[in-house]
Amino acid sequence: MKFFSVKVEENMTKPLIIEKIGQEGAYLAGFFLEKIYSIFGIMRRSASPDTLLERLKWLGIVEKVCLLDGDITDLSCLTRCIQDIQPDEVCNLAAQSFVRTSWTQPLFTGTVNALGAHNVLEACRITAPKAKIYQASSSEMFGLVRERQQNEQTAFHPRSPYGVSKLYAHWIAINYRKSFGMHASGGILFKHDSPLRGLEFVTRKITDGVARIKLNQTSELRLGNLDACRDWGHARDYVRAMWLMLQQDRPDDYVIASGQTTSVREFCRMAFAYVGINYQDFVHVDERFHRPAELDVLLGDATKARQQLGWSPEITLEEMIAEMVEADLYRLRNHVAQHQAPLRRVNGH
Ligand code: GDR
Repeated sequence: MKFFSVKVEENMTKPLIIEKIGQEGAYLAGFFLEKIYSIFGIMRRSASPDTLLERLKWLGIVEKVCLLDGDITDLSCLTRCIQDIQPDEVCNLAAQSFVRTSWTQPLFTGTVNALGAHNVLEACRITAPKAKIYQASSSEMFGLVRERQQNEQTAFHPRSPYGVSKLYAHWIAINYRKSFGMHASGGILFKHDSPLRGLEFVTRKITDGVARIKLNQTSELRLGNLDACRDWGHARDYVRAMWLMLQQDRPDDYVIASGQTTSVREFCRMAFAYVGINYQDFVHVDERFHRPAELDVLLGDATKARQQLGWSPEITLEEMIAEMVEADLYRLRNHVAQHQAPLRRVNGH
């Protein structure tokens, strides 16, 4: 087990983030640090740890997070980590999170997303039953939507192995809450992006493509279904909702969404327009990026989060697109790794 130096002071809250250090884990760690937390993270061993740590470096907090080697699929390892740390709060953000890959690696997706989440709950039940747990649930669970706008009461109908695996995790967290009285909350997060998003996801693929085209590094951007509509928010806003759920006296489930839906096509138009280019001259539809089953429209209703958590998003889609395009332009212009680009924020956020 590998520890990075971190001073744990008396009376500090000890959160544990379980993730491969993706977008949300990095922002969440930064958010916790602003609140005088000492943070532990469990991270899978990797051949390229630098890539995984890039996001923490970009936020300037890599030295402040205590990282342990671990794997969510190994219950004995998780139990030992949680026993050693005795965290007050546990955020399970670990996942095979790329929906399209869930058709080609369905059992791996289920093992990590469903059984991995179950392992976290079980390890906490055994060694830290009082810990407050955040389970990262997903709007993908709504799938073939049963209502125009989805809230906590909307029936689930997942359309991908990813959605099905997330639904198992969501329900098992509710089950542990009811069966063992554990403080396990589910954040049903709609899409949330940022400059820290992986390049395989559509938003970052688009902003990276915009920057490359603007800098004459490529002449086209190939995408899949341009008509899919998603409810988009900024990851920085959404990790604040995660934290708020952990501060509640009672555990519960919350939809976190902007309440607006926008097509991939319109996202393209806005991102290209930001640098003064018409997307229609460069974007081509490529069947290779279509999915075996698609979700046409997702639109969340975060009324409960607004009323009970006092949460509402602060960053608009326009602001997020500007921040993402600027970050990709800087990275490509200066030939630097992402974490070497200055952290720019829009509109004071
Ligand atoms: P999603 O993210 O499946 O919503 O899951 P993704 O960005 O992959 O797709 C969003 C929509 O864009 C369409 N699309 C493309 N997608 C990708 N990746 N590449 C393309 O070229 C492309 N062209 C069109 C897709 O078909 C889809 O409709 C994300 C993940 O972060 C999940 O982990 C999370 O749970 C949900 O959001 C909420």
